[in-house]
Amino acid sequence: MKYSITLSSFSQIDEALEESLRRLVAQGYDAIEVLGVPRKSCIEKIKATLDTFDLAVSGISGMWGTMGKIGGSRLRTNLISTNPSFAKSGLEYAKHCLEMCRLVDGKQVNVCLTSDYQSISMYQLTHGFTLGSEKRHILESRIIPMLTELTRIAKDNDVKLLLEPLNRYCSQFCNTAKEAVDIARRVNHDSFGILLDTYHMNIEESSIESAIQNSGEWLRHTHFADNNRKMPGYGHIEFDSIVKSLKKVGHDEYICFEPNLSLADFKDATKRGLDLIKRIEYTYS
Ligand code: LER
Ligand code: MN
Repeated sequence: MKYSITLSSFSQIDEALEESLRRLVAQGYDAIEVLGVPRKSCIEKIKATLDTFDLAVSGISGMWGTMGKIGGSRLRTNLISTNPSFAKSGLEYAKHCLEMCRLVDGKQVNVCLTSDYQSISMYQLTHGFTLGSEKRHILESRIIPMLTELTRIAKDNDVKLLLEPLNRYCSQFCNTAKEAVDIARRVNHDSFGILLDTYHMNIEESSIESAIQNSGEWLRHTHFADNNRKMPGYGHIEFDSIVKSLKKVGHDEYICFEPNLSLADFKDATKRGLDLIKRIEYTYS
């Protein structure tokens, strides 16, 4: 396995990119996952810095579910927005991420099916509400055609498009590995696959291990974080059997950490979490 970490994890950390990268290399990381910031010039600057370090780019993680200003640019990234012009902005953003991924020699871009339903209350979300038939209708009429179009653009850019299920508070359209695999079978293209995130699976899956095993050939990438979205080992998720399941399905791509880091201990946390997973992986090698 190769190890990566999302740059989005450092968004609350006031540190020069060079300093972070230097430490990550020293800690044993193989790659980083670039954040899909809207400005090409920012991505080019990140690329120039990256070129001075012995670090690969595992891919781009998108700023899905954003509705606001980022770096002076208005960003709307809800692909399944109830507002057609917002949904169109989300589609343009997805295309931007695919082009930027090629620019930074990344392998894949995640895509998340977020929306902006104002009518669904927190009470409903915490009490099993789903969109029912509307969900099926939107899947057929919007999601499959849109992902098929984006997959064609991914192929043109020689990168993969990976659907990432999110927990129920983040998406009403794809919450489990099974739903993502069903969609992947419909898109049915080599440049399309799924990304499983342990933080979201901890909330939505009956068994994280079965979700991994049942995803088989569609599983192309992983995001690792503990139940409290800190680095593995800082919460109660049992990563031993998760790594074992990944080994069993022959997953030898990246494990990409996507933690929320805190100022108090971010330097130790990225090291301790990585060493924990490397130790576990070693026992199953
Ligand atoms: C969001 O929670 C997440 O897991 C990210 O990977 C989405 O880009
Ligand atoms: Mn994730």
